[in-house]
Amino acid sequence: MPPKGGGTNLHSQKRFPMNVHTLFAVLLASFLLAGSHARDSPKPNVLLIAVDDLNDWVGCLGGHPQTKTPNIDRLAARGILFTNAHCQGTMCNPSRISLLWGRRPSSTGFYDNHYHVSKEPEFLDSHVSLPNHFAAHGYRTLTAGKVFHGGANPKDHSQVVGPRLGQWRKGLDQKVHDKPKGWHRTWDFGPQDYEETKFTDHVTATWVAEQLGSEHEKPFFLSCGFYRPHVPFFPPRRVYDSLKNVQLPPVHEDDWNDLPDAAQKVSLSNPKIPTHDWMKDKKRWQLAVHAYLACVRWTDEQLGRVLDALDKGPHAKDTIVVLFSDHGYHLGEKQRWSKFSLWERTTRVPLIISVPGGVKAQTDQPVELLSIYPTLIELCGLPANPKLEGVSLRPLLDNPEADWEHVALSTLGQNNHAVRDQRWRYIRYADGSEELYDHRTDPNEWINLAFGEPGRAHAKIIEKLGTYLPKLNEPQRGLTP
Ligand SMILES: [Ca+2]
Ligand SMILES: [Ca+2]
Repeated sequence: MPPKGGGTNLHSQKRFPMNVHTLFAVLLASFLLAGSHARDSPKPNVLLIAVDDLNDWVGCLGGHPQTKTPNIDRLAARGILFTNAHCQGTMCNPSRISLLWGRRPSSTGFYDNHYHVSKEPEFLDSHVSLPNHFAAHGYRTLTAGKVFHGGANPKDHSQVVGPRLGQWRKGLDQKVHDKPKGWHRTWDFGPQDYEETKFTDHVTATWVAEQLGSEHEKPFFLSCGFYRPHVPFFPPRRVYDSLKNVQLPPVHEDDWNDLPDAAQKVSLSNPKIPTHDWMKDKKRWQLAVHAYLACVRWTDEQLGRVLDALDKGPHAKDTIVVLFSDHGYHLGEKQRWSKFSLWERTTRVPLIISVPGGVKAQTDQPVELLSIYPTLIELCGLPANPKLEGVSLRPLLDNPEADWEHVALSTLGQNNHAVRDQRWRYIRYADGSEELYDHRTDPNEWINLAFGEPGRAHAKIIEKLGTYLPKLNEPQRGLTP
């Protein structure tokens, strides 16, 4: 590398004096070269794809034998598939706040779904969201569907706003099942019979595909939020009918015997979600799994339309694609439903990052959605944001075998945390009670090794994993004083 300030020519002046004209010509050539380099290497575009409530029932993650996701799989084959990726907040709003502002729930106090950032103007003034960071550094920002959780307006922080979530609210969807009083209004599942082009995610994909097929004056940051497989699990009938005899996930009948009371309170007592007993007693378990799997297939089809548009359009070779889900999902595993837990089924998410010309591989190093923000700004050469708490995944994108000293942290309410490394999951609740699972021998997390006699045998690993937990937690926002 020549040193700054004219390089070897200036250094060689003493031995080979350069006249003023030659010096001018060299400087002009350097300037032109620098200019042509800038033109040849414009900043890459970014396509950020969020999927709502998608667990690891994805072909390339092997989570369910009947799942069918050829388009997620083809995206995974183009980049790095993170097979041990985890959300930080264990439901929509805190997960997305964490990802989109690059901060942990324990650092911001946003722990639940019903309290939005729009109620905290001070937070919004003092933090820069991911799209805003790109907009501030020369990007055109566009969005459609559900990227931010409701209430994060204005305009979801993007300059161009496409179709918004809500098609299913316009009277097209038909109720399929009655549900007990008190359950969340969205809880229902089953096929729907209206025209497929009117489904929310079809509308979103159509608009996003149009943007990918168009020229843009600046590099773009385009975010696309698919709403399914979020409840209601309402896929088109064609897709629903493409599945038969669905298999149920494995359940251990005595699973709860070794859980601390706090686990029961935090993860098993949410009055708004179905109980596993109701699902079994009313013979709805298989129907709900069927509808969820169909929603995954349907969403994958919409992703396929987006990827096809990217491949056929003018931006195929200079667009970074990131796909993530905001958290996982239980469909009976550990005898419970929905998100809102600190177990693997809730925290584990699909995460794929595809960089044009980049390495194609997978890694089981533990990583966090919190890393998406710092990774993207590093890949695009944007200035760092000192508020970010996540680490860039660039080392793993360059070399999936690279040393990786980090763990993944997930949080559910104040002071309840889970830590995941390559082998273990350690959970500590606010009252100090614990769970420990060994994923080498117990991928379903049935045997709590922190319970009783085994707890003493695993004291060392428990102590080590405990050192990763956040020391100070911000007060929960949105609580009535
Ligand atoms: Ca969600
Ligand atoms: Ca158990």
